[in-house]
Amino acid sequence: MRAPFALIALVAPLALSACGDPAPSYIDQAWVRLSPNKESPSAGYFVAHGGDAGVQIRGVMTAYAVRVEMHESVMDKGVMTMKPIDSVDIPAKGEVAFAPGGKHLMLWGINDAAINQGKMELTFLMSDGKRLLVDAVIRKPEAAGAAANKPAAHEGH
Ligand SMILES: [Cu+2]
Repeated sequence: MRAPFALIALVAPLALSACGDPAPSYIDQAWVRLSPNKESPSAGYFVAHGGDAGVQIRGVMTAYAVRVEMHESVMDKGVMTMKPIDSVDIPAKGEVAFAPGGKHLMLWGINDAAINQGKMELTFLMSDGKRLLVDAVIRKPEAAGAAANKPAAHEGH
């Protein structure tokens, strides 16, 4: 019989940013609702969080789709349409959600490798020169329907 192995808990201090560095902007909750047919674009959503300084998203790129655009759904004479947007302001300490029914990404030609692995990396080009890399979960249409069962979720994009 061996002596009980003494477990040494390495309790690393939590990296709470109490230091003097300014809080950075970041993006999370990224996901893509895969279009049910390959000819039409898929929609992407995320939440952008402003740090201590305001910043703009100037563009979104990915190696896993043919094209990505930022769009905004707008009501025009009672009809919901959408238009491309070039940049989005993320206020300091504020939050901007790309969500169903509002701002969204349109992604054309998402490649099969990304679909099979269930996620794709998006690169956000920020006005402060930073590039934020975020993994977006790819949800198949039926799974997206279930996942969109949250408050303020709408059909369509
Ligand atoms: Cu759109």
